[in-house]
Amino acid sequence: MGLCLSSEDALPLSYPRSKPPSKEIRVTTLGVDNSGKTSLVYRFKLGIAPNTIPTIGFNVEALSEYPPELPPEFSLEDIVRAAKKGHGGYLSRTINLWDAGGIAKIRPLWTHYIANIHAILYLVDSSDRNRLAEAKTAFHDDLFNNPRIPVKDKPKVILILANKQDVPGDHISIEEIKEALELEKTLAEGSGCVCWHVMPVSAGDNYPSETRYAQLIKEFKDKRKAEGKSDVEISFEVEKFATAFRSLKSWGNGMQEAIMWLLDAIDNPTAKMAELRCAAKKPTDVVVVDPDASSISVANGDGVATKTEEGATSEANQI
Ligand SMILES: Nc1nc2c(ncn2[C@@H]2O[C@H](COP(=O)(O)OP(=O)(O)O)[C@@H](O)[C@H]2O)c(=O)[nH]1
Ligand SMILES: [Mg+2]
Repeated sequence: MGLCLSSEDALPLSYPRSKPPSKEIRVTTLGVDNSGKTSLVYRFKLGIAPNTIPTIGFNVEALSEYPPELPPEFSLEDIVRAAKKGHGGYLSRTINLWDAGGIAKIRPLWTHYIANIHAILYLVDSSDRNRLAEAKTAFHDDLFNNPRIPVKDKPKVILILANKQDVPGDHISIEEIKEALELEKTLAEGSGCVCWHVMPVSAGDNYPSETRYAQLIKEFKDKRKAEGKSDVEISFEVEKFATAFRSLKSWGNGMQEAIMWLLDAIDNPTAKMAELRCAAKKPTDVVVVDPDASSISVANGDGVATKTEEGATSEANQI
């Protein structure tokens, strides 16, 4: 393996990579109970998925940095590198992340948690098919079709997170979530939502990373033994890896990607949605984003019509 830590590798070695963010945004995690909202907040804040109990009131945390992440197939070198980095860089803004309880009885309180927010993270437990219908009901009745929330107060940006991807077995796919929650229809123009997306994450699990780490350490020890190193020398080296590994805040579970997407979407929801629609359309389709980001025009590949953000339809040759 040839990896050797010098005295320069002493830990902890965190250092800031740029200035901390000054702008603040407000985001709320919603979803039925047990979908992983509290785990996500604390995983992101503390780097651990704590033991949770159903949230009755709410939690709120200010997040200003990305947690460091390891690639799924990480090496011991990756662990040292990620630990030296300290964190995955500052966010462009501080996110005040609210976590509201999702038990049916207290879902009517969601109306209070979405006042003046920039975005919603809506969690779905993708390992629990039995509660998919309830996830839909909560999304519709307590949020998007809730008559107590006027359209102007509906969140403009929604990121639906298909959580618990690490749980083995038959996952509910992203497409199934889109269909079950009727996202295309519910979040269409006029709903108040400008930009939405579904992404897979595992907010609350360490298990695969721990297993990989244990395997790498075993290989490392065997190799050093074969090279004639003493047990004391080997345990000294292994302790350095253990310190680095413990200091890491988060594993590769999709959360960095999700937060990056969220920040981009909040900055310019119309452009972000156009980007998504563009990716989903035929290569011949043309998406034009108004520079002031107030409208999107899509000329379909058959050259028939265009659609604007306001819902107006016009001839393709007008763009
Ligand atoms: N395996 C796994 N378990 C998770 C994940 N996220 C949350 N959990 C577990 O799901 C349960 C409910 O999580 P919690 O955060 O309290 O959900 P909440 O009710 O939506 O806040 C807890 O036992 C968590 O440990 C995940 O990504 N993977
Ligand atoms: Mg909770």
